[in-house]
This record gives sequence, C-alpha cells and structure tokens, in this order.
Amino acid sequence: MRKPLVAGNWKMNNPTESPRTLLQNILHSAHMLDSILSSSENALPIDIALFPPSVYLREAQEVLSGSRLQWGTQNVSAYDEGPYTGEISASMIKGFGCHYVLIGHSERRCLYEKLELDQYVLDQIVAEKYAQAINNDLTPIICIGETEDDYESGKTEEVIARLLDILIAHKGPKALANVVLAYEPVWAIGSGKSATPEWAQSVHSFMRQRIAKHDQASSESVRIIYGGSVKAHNAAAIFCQADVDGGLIGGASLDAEEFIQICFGAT
Ligand code: G2H
Repeated sequence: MRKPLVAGNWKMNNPTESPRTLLQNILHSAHMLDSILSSSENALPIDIALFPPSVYLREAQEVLSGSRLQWGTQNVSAYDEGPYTGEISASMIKGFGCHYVLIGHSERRCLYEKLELDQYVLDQIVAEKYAQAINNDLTPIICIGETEDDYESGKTEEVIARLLDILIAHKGPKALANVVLAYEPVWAIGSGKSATPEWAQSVHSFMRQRIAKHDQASSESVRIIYGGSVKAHNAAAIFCQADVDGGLIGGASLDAEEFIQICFGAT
C-alpha cells in the first residue's frame, strides 16, 4: 500500500500572512486533521510536505522540526558545488533539514525554453538534478506533464515516456521505487482547469506500466501524485483514483484551511 503525499508548492507567492504564520497555521490545522483521522478506523495516514521559497527554509526548519510535516525546496542545482551563481546544491538543501526537492516543474522549464533548449535536453538536466537528490538522500518529486499543444495533438504519452526512459537510463529502474513522480499537465497549472479524475488515472496508469516494463516492484511502490488546479472541491475525486497517490498543490496551499481540506481528501 502506497502512503499518499500532499505537497504544498508556494512558488514565489507572498502569503497574506507572514511565512512563519502560514507555516504555524498549516501545522496547527494538520494537528486537527490528525485528531480526526485517529478517531476514524478507515482513514489512511498521509505524508504532508511544504515547499516555501528557499529564503524561508530557516523558518520552515524552526517551525516544522519535530512535527509530522516535512519540507523541501522548489529546485536543486545539477552540480555539486562551485561557481554557479544563484544555484543551491543538494547538500546545502539537506543542511536545512529538507526531506524532499521538487525537480523539473514546468514553470522552471519555461525559463529554459526562452534559451531555446529543447525538451530532450531539459529532461537530461532533470535527470542530473534527480541524481544529485538521490546521492544526497533527498527524495525527489519529479514533475512531468504535457503542454496544451501536446495534449491536443495526442502526444501526452510520448512526452511522459521520454522523461521516464531518461530517468531509468540514469539511475536504473529500481531507484524509482523511492521517488515521487508528479503528473502536472501544463494546461491545468494555475488555470483553474484541472484534469478530470479519469484522465489523471489513465496517465498515472500509463506511467506505472512504463516503469513495470523495467521493474515490476518499482512500478508498484513509486508514488505518483497529480498537480494542476487541485482545490478543496475536486481533491477527493482525483485522489481516490487507483493510481493517484496524492497531489502537488500550488495556489490552494497558501490557505491553511483549504490546504488541509485537500489533505483530508487524500485520507
Ligand atoms: C501546479 C500546481 C502546483 P496549481 O504547478 O505545482 O499549481 O495548483 O496552482 O495549479
């Protein structure tokens, strides 16, 4: 049985309250969720993780250390150390008590596209960042998703298979067992237009089958979460799909109450 994960990606947004207050409010709401779950026999335990901008990692560490919430960064460098202005290495991230790191979010890929790097090259960079995370005992959450054009022209599986095959070539299929994959259709991100539960299920199932061709055990244990306009009103319907193991939440993770309602949808 895979443990669901609900992850809050704050992106570069400023919360209405201070970052420390938002962290405290989410922690408080998570405690209330836990007390509801502990009195329900059938509720699943879930992992909850937060991804504030890196300048707030110290606050995350201070507020969340010793709690059941985990935290991480929204990006990691593909390099160990050296003259890489503006980059943060996996070992530095580990030093802030992080458990996870997001890799390959489409909002970061967009920045590279302006440099006219093609998606195959971007997937290779994602794989290098993945290797950095694994080598530093961080759990990567690797984002994969098709653009609206890819979706319209039926290229979803091609886009996803390309990255999965590169990840497998880099670290072997068994390494994927402890990774989190996030299916995030680009057309659903921040648009209010979420994928249907059936569409999310069919893509997640395809991802699992692709990994199973190399290693059945990894395909069964890899967690595949969905991201793209998940809100309190649609979370449970998406999360109850057989191959959906939780969600990556953007806008709605900036509101402690809504975020925890979304977490409840995964239990
Ligand atoms: C997708 C998601 C979180 P939102 O990027 O990564 O954002 O929930 O705002 O669509």
